[in-house]
Amino acid sequence: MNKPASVPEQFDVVVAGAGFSGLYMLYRLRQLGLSVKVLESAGDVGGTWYWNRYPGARCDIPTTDYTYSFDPELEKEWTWSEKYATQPEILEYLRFVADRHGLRSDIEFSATVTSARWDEPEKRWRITTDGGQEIRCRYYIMATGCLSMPKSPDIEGAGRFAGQVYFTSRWPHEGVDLTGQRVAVIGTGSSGIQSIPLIARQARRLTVFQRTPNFSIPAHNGPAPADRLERLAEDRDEYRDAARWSRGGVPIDPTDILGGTASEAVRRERFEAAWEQGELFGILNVFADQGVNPASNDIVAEMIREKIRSIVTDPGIAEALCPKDHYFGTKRPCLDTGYFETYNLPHVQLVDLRKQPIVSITEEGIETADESFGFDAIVYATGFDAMTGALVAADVAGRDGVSLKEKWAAGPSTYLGLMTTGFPNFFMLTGPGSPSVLSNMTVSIEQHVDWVAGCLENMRDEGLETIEPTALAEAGWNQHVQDCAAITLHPTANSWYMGANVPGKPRVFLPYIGGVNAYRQACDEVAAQGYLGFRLTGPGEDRCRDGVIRRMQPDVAMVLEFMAAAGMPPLETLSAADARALLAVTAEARPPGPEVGEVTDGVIPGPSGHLPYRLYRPAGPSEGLRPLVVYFHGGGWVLGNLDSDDPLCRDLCARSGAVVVSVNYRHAPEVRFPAAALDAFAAVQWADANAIELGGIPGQLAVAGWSAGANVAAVACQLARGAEGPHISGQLLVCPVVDSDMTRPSYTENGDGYILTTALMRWFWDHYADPADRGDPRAAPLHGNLEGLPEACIVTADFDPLRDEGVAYARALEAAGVPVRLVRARGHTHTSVTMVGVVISGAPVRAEIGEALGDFFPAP
Ligand code: NA7
Repeated sequence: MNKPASVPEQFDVVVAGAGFSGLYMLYRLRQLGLSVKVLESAGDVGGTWYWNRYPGARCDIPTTDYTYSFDPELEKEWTWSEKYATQPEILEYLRFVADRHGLRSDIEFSATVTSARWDEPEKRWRITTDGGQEIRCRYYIMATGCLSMPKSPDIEGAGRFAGQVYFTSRWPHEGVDLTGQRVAVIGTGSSGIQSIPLIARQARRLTVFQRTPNFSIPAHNGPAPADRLERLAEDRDEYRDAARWSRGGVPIDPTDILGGTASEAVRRERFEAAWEQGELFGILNVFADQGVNPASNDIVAEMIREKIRSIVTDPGIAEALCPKDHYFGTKRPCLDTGYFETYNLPHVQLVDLRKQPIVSITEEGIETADESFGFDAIVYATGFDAMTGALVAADVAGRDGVSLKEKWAAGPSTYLGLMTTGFPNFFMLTGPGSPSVLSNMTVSIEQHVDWVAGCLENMRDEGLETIEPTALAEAGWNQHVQDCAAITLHPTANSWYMGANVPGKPRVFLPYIGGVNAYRQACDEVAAQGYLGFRLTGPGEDRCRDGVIRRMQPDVAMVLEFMAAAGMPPLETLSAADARALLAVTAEARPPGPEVGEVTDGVIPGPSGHLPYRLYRPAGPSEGLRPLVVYFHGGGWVLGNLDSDDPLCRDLCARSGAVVVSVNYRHAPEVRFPAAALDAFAAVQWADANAIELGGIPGQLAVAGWSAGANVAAVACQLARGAEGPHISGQLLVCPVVDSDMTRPSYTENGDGYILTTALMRWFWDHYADPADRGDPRAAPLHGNLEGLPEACIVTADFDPLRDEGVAYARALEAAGVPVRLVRARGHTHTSVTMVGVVISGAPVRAEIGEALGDFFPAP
């Protein structure tokens, strides 16, 4: 019973919500001996599973996995009856858990938090409820779920309908008998797709209003999968641990088969197996690259469309049910039981709202642009204000009275999805920026709860009173969340992951897509590093180890992990010949780079012998002249050749529209300093003299290079200026070597672990130039006269030992009056920007480089 209290109750912790997360949070807090009050709007435990009682409501993660793991005895006592349990069974399970652990005594039901205010002097949260209660607590934890705030009907005339109105998310407890009725269902997400076949069994006429067709595969429900049961029986702990360290929270073997390179037979076999298996993480794992590569995704998507066409007998209806406006998996795919088959029934009609939009709901039914429909009942299966809806609606105000709604007006901002700056001692479970809806929720929930419990235990042990993330840590995490999403196809869809289903909601990718395993690792590291990125205060204490937990681009990190696992020997331990051979082998396995108009090989006369070159002409009319870029490959003056940088040259050519001439200069140790630099200058002179033959516009010539290639390009500019020609319009220097000084901070920070190491750089210098020559401007152009040099675009990478010398060169050029565009490859290494077709996050950087190259020349 809610009773107004004159004296506020005091608790260590208030938890809002008694679903999966609230119940386990309560259990853990009690274990710590903290006093806890759980406030729950509903009349019982269950959260999502209390409210979503529509016919056909089931989980879409196998129940062997959609279950608590914290209590092994519970697992022995409870047996799920099906592969995908129904809502009543899951609700029964949560009731069972609550009773088993006597949790109800700390839960107040039918009590909704109406406001939460941080009281700075008291260092307490003041919580008020709809029953007029006031509660003080040190910590406030929202366990209010990601799909708990139903979207209000955003359809004209929604309030006018005189018949029965139902929401799948608020289905009447007593059930609904739709027998013999004319029923409309609006919405074909999971709720619609699960309920439509069952509603069709009762309704006299069922009309489904579909805005976006959805991908769905058959759940093949039945007994729990034997293989999972066997693994669990064999070693429960191992299985649960595998789930905790898996990508999605369900143990599967991630495939490394790529859609593009797999044979038709393999594609078909993998797809059919996933279709038969009927599991979300199976159909999302047909190909390793289906989440990032449009072509690979299309293969899976088309196979699903084929299935839809084979099930639905009317070709027109089948086509209308085929999703074509988003990549498979970028909206939550559904698991169904007889969904597509339902459209073969004579009393079921599909209305494609893309062809005939709803004009208005009327008293009698629904009016579309083409037709008026009369109904007895309308079912809204229109979804939720996902992930942020329940949080911002809850009137939470932190420091200085700023509300969550105000702070998140342009989109949510969190650290680890768990906390947000300005809201001390306020935690969210499965908040935006956590894996939540992209994962098996129960695994994610247990991880969050354990982390929060560990944090509160630490605070108590250390005598601390408040915890709050720093602005730097939070901004860093938000960036990482977006970086992870940006390399996938997800942001391309109008999904609720993007907030796109709610009119006016900011478009931000809400969940963390880096994986349950990667997320857990990050959370563990934060705690292990003394709560990195948090400010912790207590009596006489104010401590903060500020920092960003993940600064590297996620795909760059993956490449590094892959290379570490491959166990390649450090190049500097090899002879030059062996190092070259090793790189040649690795180059064979990489994607070729984009198509260009034409690629031809040739030789140019060098100062002592011929130098091979490769010319890349952009696609388009072959007769037109283009600006000319003379490119020099990387490889520390020792390694590399025309093949090594071929994908990058193609990319530069395609992006800039210039003719790119890649020149192979002489290498060390066979020929040492200054041969490479002199070759580069000779190549530039030759290209200038032969511009027209090369397809270049005379006088429009730039140089470009990566690493040591950027070194010789920069030197060539200085030599050309000294020799009064040729005229060079611009210099593109990607991660250049411009100095032999290895004492800059970037060498200390990045000298080990990011492919180009200090040891390797020393090996390069030792092969190339005597110590006495390393200060010569032809080896270290930073020491040269920089006045009058061509304008520059300099690219530096965060995790490159050469980063600071690149910045130094940019600053020195600017000081000498040379215009400079400094491009920071955020989260990249010395090599990653050049990994065309491998490191997706490098593409925006290369787009900027391509634009900079184009800007060296007059507009065509
Ligand atoms: P979803 O997946 O958000 O589905 C809602 C559906 O309702 C979807 O097809 C929407 O079309 C449709 N919708 C929403 N608003 C409208 C309007 N105004 N007019 C017509 N159609 C509309 O919610 P669910 O409840 O089905 O599932 C939520 C999650 O629960 C699910 O992903 C699982 O994780 C469990 P749209 O696609 O936006 O064009």
